[in-house]
Amino acid sequence: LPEYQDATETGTRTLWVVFVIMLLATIVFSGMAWTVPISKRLYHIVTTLIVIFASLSYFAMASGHGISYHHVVVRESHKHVPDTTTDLYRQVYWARYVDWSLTTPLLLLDLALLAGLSGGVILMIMVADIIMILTGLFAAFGTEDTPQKWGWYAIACIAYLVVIWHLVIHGRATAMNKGGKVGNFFAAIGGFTLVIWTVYPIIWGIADGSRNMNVDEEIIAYAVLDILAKPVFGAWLLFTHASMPESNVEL
Ligand code: RET
Repeated sequence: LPEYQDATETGTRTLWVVFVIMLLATIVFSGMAWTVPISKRLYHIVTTLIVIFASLSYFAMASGHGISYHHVVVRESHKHVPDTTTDLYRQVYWARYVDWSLTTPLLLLDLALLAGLSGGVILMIMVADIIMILTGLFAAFGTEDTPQKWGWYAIACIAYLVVIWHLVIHGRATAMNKGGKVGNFFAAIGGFTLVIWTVYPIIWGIADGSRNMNVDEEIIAYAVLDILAKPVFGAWLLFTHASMPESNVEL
């Protein structure tokens, strides 16, 4: 008999709550954009787009869209008995990857603008990040626990290290060049980002990767991370920027 791993009422309710939080963040951030001249709204626009995409993705998932079933054949071996196999179908919320492929490059753009990185480095960071998300999507749909699936996961992790490398090495240096205030703020919000982002591949490995977490727990874990990585990050950036003229970008 096939086994299904689905979200329950708890998971669905969590998705709706996060949808509302993302929508509220969209209203607050776009409201803040109106308080400054249009030529000075780059951070506001980038940050508002991030929560708009997240709202759309959470609306889709809460209403049951953007979800597929991932089929895994679970084989059990017993001594002297022929192997038994079970067909396992677990929900994969692929809407997340659509969200992440658009929003994580924008989050990195926010950080890169703050640090004052050059165009080429910004492009490399954003492309490495997109590679991370798309190879993570391949890993999520790998049909068995094959080496190939974990191979995609490994490639995604390498791409993630490329992103971190550029932000830590070049980003910190250019941010410090903009003065101590910007340098310290970049170190704080960049460090926050580094910690939050690093939890994602860990959750992925426990939940989607090895199915040691049920679908509800997975939804809750990503919900907490997404709220920290988007609305909390965005509010911190926009409010600090409002009181720190040194963080302005001429773009
Ligand atoms: C995956 C799995 C493959 C390995 C790695 C991953 C990293 C994901 C990250 C996601 C960040 C998402 C954010 C969302 C905002 O709401 C794709 C999980 C490295 C870092 C910040």
